[in-house]
Amino acid sequence: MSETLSSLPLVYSAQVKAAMEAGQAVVALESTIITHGMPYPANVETAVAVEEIIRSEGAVPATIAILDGVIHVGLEKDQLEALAKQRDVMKLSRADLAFALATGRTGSTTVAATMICAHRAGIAVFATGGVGGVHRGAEETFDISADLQELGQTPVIVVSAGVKALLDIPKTLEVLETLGVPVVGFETDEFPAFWSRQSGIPCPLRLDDAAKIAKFHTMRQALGLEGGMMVANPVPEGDEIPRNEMETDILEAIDEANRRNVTAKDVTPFVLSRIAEQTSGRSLETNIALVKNNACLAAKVAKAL
Ligand code: PSU
Ligand code: MN
Repeated sequence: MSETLSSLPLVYSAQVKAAMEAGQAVVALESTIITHGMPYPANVETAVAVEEIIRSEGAVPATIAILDGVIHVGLEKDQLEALAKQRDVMKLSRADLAFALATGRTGSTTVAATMICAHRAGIAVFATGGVGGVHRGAEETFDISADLQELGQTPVIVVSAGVKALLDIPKTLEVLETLGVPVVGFETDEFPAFWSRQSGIPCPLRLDDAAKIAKFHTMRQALGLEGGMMVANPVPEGDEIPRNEMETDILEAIDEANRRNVTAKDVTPFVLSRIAEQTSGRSLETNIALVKNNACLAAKVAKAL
């Protein structure tokens, strides 16, 4: 790192650095899912398992987080463990990523912030659970995740299980269309709903193999188009919770969030943990399964690129 005031504090782990230099496939992973998406110790166990899946597919995982004001691209096991246990970690998005860098804070990266960091680091493929989107009731609250805007401007392929089903899925898809973000169902004509394979809403585009996803991305680059794409990969059948079963828990959790005046960045973590409680951990098991499934596909896409 150089010491000029404006230089970007970004470091690679030894493993990611070696992979980048060797031209190996690298898959970025976010860290908000660790700090705000899952409880300890499931969070760190999942993070480690997801990295292993990417390695077993022949790619290299790069979990991204901000530690004491420095962007880390690739975390060592002890860093992952410490982040998973730490409290008061900032949940960073486009608006406050640079704030954490400027003030030496520790923060986890959401989909938006992970895309920014991955792109700066030269990584084009990223696996997560579910992208943020338009919340139910957004016509009142204006709560629309910055993840959507980021997809519209930063050229990273985001492999997800769609968007979290606690959101307003039709409105989210409308915003993505407006922003020019391709939404590609993987082996499905129906947009998946995170814990469930079905949403009742058709997926705008469909591809059935990783190489075609990679080619689609390079064609967008060749056209000079900005922005990334969302690959919507349904949770494996054996792990899904059917939509009608989920909906009751979702409505109850959102209701509870409203009653307690949960707002802004706290909404998604609150609702996710509330649903995990209500389902006695079943929703968490499904969340873990879908992240692993996305990591596997992301590794294949990264290799094809
Ligand atoms: N996927 C998960 N769990 C999560 C997230 C994604 O399985 O917790 C995180 C991502 O970091 C995403 C964020 O960017 O939830 C969305 O937050 P918000 O709705 O506040 O934009
Ligand atoms: Mn929000």
